[in-house]
Amino acid sequence: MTAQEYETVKVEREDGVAWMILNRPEKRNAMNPQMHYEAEQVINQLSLDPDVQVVVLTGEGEAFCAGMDLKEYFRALDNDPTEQIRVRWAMRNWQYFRLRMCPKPTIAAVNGWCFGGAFTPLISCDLAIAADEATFGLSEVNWGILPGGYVTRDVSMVMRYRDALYYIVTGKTFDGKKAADMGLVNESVPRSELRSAVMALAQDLKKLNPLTLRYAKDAFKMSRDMDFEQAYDYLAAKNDQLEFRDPERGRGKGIQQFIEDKTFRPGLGPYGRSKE
Ligand code: ACO
Ligand code: V55
Repeated sequence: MTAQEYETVKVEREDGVAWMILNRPEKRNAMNPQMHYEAEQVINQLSLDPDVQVVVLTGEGEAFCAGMDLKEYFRALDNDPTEQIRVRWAMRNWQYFRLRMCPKPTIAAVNGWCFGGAFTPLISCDLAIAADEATFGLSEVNWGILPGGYVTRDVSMVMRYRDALYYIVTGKTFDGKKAADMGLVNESVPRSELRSAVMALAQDLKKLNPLTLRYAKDAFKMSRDMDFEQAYDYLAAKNDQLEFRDPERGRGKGIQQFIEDKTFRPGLGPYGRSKE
């Protein structure tokens, strides 16, 4: 089965970059059970595909993602606790374990509406670029719930205390520029430039040693929750593991190209990766 056969998630590939596109535009890409099940398959495939160097998450049409599907994810499962468990397993698997710890660098391209439950896949991505015109909101309080799933926890990690609480308790919306000002996304650009801005960032990531990138992002995500001494020791061990495992021998090459060859400056960009 290829990713192309799914209904609610589609994949477009360009230049080693896989665009994982939430695809229920008529429902503003709200996440129903089918989407959770399909997204789990798709992110697994992209994560393991050697031709994929960068994964981009975006939405088809006017929305990035209108959050959880109120009809199919919430109301329809109110009296079906078993199915509720199954869907939540799928949701946690793809958004948290798979996307967050994806072995490839990931970029969220927030093209439009982004509400509630959509903050989890957004924050799970390593990097994010929004359209200036995108609209974000923690709309949970507007319909009588608190931001559940991983949303409240995620938001407390990437937003400042007052910003997070302001949007949690008011349910008010903000645009892509504001999201960039607050650091929820790395930058915002006019919607017409979103695709090219994301591709340019992906091209930069593709120039780097992929194993180094994987270790660097994993180490960041894992060490945040450790105390200082544990993190120090863990990061030292991870650097040794990386040097031991790296098929490119990047560390040695980089030093050689700087010290002996004088062909590159580590401060200014990646070492020459061409295979000799
Ligand atoms: N769950 C279920 N259906 C949804 C959702 C959703 N989260 N979002 C949109 N839809 C459906 C609508 O019911 C409608 O379906 P229909 O055409 O069969 O009637 C269709 O998508 C289009 O929605 P409209 O409201 O007509 O689209 P519009 O462009 O005017 O507004 C907007 C878009 C602002 C995103 C609006 O749909 C909306 O407020 N959606 C809900 C956003 C939200 O609060 N999500 C929940 C967050 S909390 C959580 O995820 C846990
Ligand atoms: C959310 C809420 C959930 C959930 C996933 O607010 C996301 C977002 C209340 O349950 O399971």
